Amino acid sequence: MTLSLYGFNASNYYNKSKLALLEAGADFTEHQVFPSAIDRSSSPLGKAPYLVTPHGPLSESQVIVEYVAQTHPAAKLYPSDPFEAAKVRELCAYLDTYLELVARRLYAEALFGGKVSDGLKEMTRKELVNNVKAFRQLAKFSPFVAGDNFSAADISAYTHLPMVRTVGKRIYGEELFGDFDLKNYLAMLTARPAFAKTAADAAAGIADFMAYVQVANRPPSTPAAA
Ligand SMILES: N[C@@H](CCC(=O)N[C@@H](CS)C(=O)NCC(=O)O)C(=O)O
Repeated sequence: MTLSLYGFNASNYYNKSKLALLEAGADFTEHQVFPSAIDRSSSPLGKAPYLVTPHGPLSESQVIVEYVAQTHPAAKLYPSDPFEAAKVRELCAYLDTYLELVARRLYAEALFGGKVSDGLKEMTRKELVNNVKAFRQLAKFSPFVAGDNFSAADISAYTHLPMVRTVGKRIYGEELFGDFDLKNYLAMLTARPAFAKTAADAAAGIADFMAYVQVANRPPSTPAAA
């Protein structure tokens, strides 16, 4: 069953789905496409990533991760115990909703040379500090984010935590994760071949994406308030 993943290598959400596919040893091909050219019959909001399956297209990175997990159970992206699997999903939800999406409000300034209002920065800092604390209450990092075993939550953590940390440093001059050794955790994951490949592809894809952003003159997902 060949799957086709659409999006771009510099996208953290694209990389979530790509990591799940690579970790699962799935048969898939990659198709580089920036948001302005995304096929809206496959991804109605024009967002990356989407996955074309033999049954039709799927948008939303977490939906794709779940689909890969169910079609490739040997990859064990979720524990077999229902409660433990739900705990992994809880971490994924916190990472997407309360960390990445909140930090994303500031990407225009942190990553793309734009400007966001002081009011938005102040409001977002309060939320980020509160949400990082809540996430750290759930995260085990022993050594994986959900505990002893690698899971889908490590995929979300690997793609999103560096973005949150970058926003903290560039906007507030702060280490939002305090004394937690995020570098060491990320290095442990980068030692896995799927992560090493994805990180290398992401680094190689940044220049093209920055050129796209300049031409499109619109940082992706820039909130109207920014
Ligand atoms: N909730 C979505 C978020 C995807 C997303 O925001 N992707 C960004 C790239 S990292 C994008 O395509 N943005 C284009 C836009 O929003 O116009 C998911 O999990 O797939």
